[in-house]
Amino acid sequence: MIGLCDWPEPVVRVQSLSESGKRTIPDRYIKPPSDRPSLINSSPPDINIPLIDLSGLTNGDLAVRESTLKEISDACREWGFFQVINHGLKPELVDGAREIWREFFHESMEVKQRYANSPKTYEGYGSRLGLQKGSILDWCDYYFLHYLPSSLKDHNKWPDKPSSLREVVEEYSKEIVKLGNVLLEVFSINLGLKHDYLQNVFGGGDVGACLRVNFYPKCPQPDLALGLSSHSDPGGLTFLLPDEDVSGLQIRRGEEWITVKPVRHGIIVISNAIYKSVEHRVIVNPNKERVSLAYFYNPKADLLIHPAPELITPETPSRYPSMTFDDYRLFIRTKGPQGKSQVESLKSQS
Ligand SMILES: O=C(O)CCC(=O)C(=O)O
Repeated sequence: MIGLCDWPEPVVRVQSLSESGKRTIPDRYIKPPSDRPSLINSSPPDINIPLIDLSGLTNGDLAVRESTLKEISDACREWGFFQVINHGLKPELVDGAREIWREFFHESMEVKQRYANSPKTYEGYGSRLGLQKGSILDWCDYYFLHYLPSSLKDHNKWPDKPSSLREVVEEYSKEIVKLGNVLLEVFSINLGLKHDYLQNVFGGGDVGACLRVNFYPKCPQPDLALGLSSHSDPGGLTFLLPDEDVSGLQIRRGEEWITVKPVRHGIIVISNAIYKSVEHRVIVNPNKERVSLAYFYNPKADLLIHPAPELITPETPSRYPSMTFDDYRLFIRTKGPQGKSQVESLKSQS
């Protein structure tokens, strides 16, 4: 087991660097040339991830339901990323959850520091991912919270300011978990499994859920830095609530990086191991801060993760060693966001 005691270096808040007014960023944030973003978007402006109207699943019309299932299946297989609308979350809740977190990041540093996190659980206010001493850092502060299982919730980690934050975020979390349950059923059906297959192997009523709120302060040299390095999410499904006014999320498609254009009140779904686990990253902006909420819907932590036996065939063998989600997450927490190489080195450890 890898030990996670404390950060290897003193923690610097990216927001403080941004607010210092310096025109250059510290070397620690300058990415090697091969990882730097091209801020001139070369992808055609009309390319976007699929947009799916989830009301088609419940409006009572069987043909529409079938075609919505097919749209989701195609999006998972071809993109690994799609946006959903009419997902069941009220627009006020979607806006409220994002804006209350923005308010948190504009509280004084003294308030935020009360919740400073450690790499042990990552829960709380943080500014780096991964423990490699001397690594190049991302231009982002974040807040990490466990929501499920409730036994894991560290109640001291809920910020007490803004005062309504906990109420809004609990409500948002409850609705996101419901949406996760709906999509697991859709994925099971689309994969030809029993409709409750994935829900059961994720732990039934005991799924894991946690939230990372990303705060990307203005960056004076956005062409040299990344808000979040290229990575693919380790969990089951991610529900990403982007900042509607500031784009920044890019997904890899072949050799290109495509900038996702958020739709109003839409939620971006990132389907992981089940289908494609797509690399993505975030670029930063010289004039605008950006807030996003990444909600990770995960399997129960101590269950052994392996492919559904029904889906293993000589042509589609199991590709990775079985391990618990806890062990896998510990590995990722140590490495930080290093994209596909995380999984590659995991394979070679087995
Ligand atoms: O900020 C975003 O749009 C993406 C965030 C993300 O990929 C993550 O938190 O894992």
